[in-house]
Amino acid sequence: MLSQNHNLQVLLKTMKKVDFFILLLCLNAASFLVSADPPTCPADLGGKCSDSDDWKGDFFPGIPQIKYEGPSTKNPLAYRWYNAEEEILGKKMKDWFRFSVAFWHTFRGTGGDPFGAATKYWPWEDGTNSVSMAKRRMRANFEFLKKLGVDWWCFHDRDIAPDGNSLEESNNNLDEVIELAKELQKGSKIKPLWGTAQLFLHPRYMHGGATSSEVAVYAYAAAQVKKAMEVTHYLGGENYVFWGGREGYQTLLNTDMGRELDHLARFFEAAVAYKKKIGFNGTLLIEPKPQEPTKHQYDWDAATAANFLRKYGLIDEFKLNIECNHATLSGHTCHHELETARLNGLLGNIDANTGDAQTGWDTDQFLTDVGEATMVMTSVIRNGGIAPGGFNFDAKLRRESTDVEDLFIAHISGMDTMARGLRNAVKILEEGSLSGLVQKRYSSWDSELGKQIEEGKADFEYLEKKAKEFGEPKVPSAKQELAEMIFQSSM
Ligand code: XUL
Ligand code: CO
Repeated sequence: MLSQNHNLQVLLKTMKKVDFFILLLCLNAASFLVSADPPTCPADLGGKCSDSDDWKGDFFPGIPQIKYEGPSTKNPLAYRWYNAEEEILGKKMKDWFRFSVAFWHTFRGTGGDPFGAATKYWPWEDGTNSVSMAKRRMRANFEFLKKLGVDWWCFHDRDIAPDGNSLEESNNNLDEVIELAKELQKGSKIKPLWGTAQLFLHPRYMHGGATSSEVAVYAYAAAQVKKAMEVTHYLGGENYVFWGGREGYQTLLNTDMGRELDHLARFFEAAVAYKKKIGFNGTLLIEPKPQEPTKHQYDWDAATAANFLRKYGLIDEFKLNIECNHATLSGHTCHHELETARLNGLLGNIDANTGDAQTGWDTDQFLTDVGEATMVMTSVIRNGGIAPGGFNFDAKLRRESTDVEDLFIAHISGMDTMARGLRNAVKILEEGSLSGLVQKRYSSWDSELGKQIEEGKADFEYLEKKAKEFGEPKVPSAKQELAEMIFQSSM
């Protein structure tokens, strides 16, 4: 058994290979991991285990199958509110949510930040970024999903398999890991909710992928998306995501914004054509985010992304993946972003997480605010559900949470919060006084004039005549505090 000190040496040795730039990026997209304590297959023990993805016994030996025990349980490894098979508004809870685990956070998150090294030492990690390590990690992923009772997971190409020295080598690495995932999903319902290509970690993408100033980078990005789409399809994935990555700019002084946006549109057109060519019926999703890593990301928010899609004639080919932390970064609530997407017929998926009220960046925390979850679920109910999308936990443990069981607790807590949100949203809906308040507020529009305006039959001259007839309008209270009282009473 190796000492903690030895582990630190392994960590420091590994770190030397990674420059500071990449270390910074590890905040969101961890690309290397450190050895576990105690590591069963340590990287520097003569490579004994490096050719094998074997793992003796369970990855999570002390963790039971997570079950619903109801709100009174004191067991942190049980669901209090999420009861998968329970029917709510004619749909099973599991079908309302279609929960998904984000591979990059749960299995590649190190706890590293710009000021400190990794803090997480998962037992199955051996300190290498080898294909065999990637395969062992994939086995851990499937055991994790099964114990949690979750059928979906999401991935970037480069977090499930190591980057190679060429596109061909990277593709071969990916194929090996994908073959194993295909094998592991046999006999289960598990499949990817969505896949995506990581077009932001490698230095080649420093100016972006589809919006790079370099045409060769555009081609490389296209090749990577092509492959990521193929493997997502091969595993039966139901969606494919385009998060902007570095598609944006730092300053307009050196940027041809019009040309970059045109290139992005051409890239999406090519993705649509390829999707059709290979018979992939999954939904293509754009995930808006206003900034980080670039100062200005092109897919700023839902409205910006919708306008882009409309301008380039792509509106019928895409939907949006709304991430709550991205919503707040853009100055909106998650609920606003969900409603904007929904009203444009674009609500496709939710990256369920939250930010921090005092922190101005993407902290990717598990959402535990029941009020927020209730707002989110109100939109999902109005949308009639979210399938073929789902709720992907694009969320990570805090740096200081370092036990394997914390991975379970975080997901359980996130799922329970959303489940409470669903239950509350249904209560509000069925109780009816909030919708009654809204209906009453707009009741003047149920008049003859309201009907004429809504049908486009009232011109300015007619409206001027009506205004004279009405005289000074009486304007009633908006009853905001009453609305808030009704809302919080449902919690
Ligand atoms: C980045 C982010 C990504 C996407 C997938 O902020 O949310 O992890 O969800 O690339
Ligand atoms: Co996301």
